[in-house]
Amino acid sequence: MAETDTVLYEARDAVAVLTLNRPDKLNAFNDDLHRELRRALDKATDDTAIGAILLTGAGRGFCAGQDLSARDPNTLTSAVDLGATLEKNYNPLVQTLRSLDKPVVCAVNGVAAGAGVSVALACDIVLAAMSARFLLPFCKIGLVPDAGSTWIIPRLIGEARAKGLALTGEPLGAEEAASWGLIWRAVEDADLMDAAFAMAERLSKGPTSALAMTKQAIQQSSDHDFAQQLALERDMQRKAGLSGDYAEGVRAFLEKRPADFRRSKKDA
Ligand code: T3D
Repeated sequence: MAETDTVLYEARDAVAVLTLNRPDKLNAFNDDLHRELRRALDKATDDTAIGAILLTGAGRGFCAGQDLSARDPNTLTSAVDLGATLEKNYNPLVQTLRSLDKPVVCAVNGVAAGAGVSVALACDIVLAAMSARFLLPFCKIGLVPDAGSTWIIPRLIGEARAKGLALTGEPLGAEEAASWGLIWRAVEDADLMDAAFAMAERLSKGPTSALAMTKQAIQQSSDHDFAQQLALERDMQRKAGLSGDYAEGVRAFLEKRPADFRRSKKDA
């Protein structure tokens, strides 16, 4: 395992496991964590041996959002421009996660708060430990939910529930988050990492380009009307239909064996 200070990076087979590593602060973001997470995501993106990414947190929390000790009015000499820090750090991070052409699985191992929720929900498949909870405590510190949460949360769970979470800051448990459609699945705490790794490993062996297009198609659907989405699917399917992965998938079906997309990648 290659260890940096605030993010751990481990390549396990074709899965890059990225662990936010400021457990004493519930993995709250400071500038180092932002920088090292960017670096780790770039590394996983550039490594052709990596087919999927798994993001989790060290210790008892997943991520408590912005490190508020770096925002202490008693020590700051002037106000921090929070719009600028969103532009510099958080917005590019959630954009990167959603645009990555490798699937990203998130294992929410404990509390996710503030921008920590946005980061989790920017991943493609979110599993959470039963003991994890999701909260938007911005209302408790006089801020508005950010890093895409006012866009993605109402789309996932509807306006009434999104407003309930954002206007009260109340925690939402993992099982309820799953039943509301905020996340994919809640699993027993002890099983979380195995389940999340199994999911990432499965995706890492999938038809990478088709999975990347699938992710983009679903993400773009809410900005499209039906005709636009049909056109997008047509264009993507045209591209997928020319791929070695498709040839391998059909061949495997007809030969009654599991598809081996690594083989089609080697042949490409
Ligand atoms: O600023 C910008 O650039 C704009 C962007 C903003 C994005 C944001 O995310 S703003 C929202 C920031 N986050 C929060 O408001 C959450 C603050 N934390 C909490 O409300 C609670 O800690 C939790 C509900 C997340 C967890 O509660 P609990 O009781 O399980 O743990 P705890 O005891 O509160 O926290 C454990 C330790 O982590 C504690 O340190 P200590 O006392 O043991 O030395 C606590 O201070 C520290 N910690 C938790 N969250 C943060 C934090 N330290 C700094 N910043 C945090 N966000």
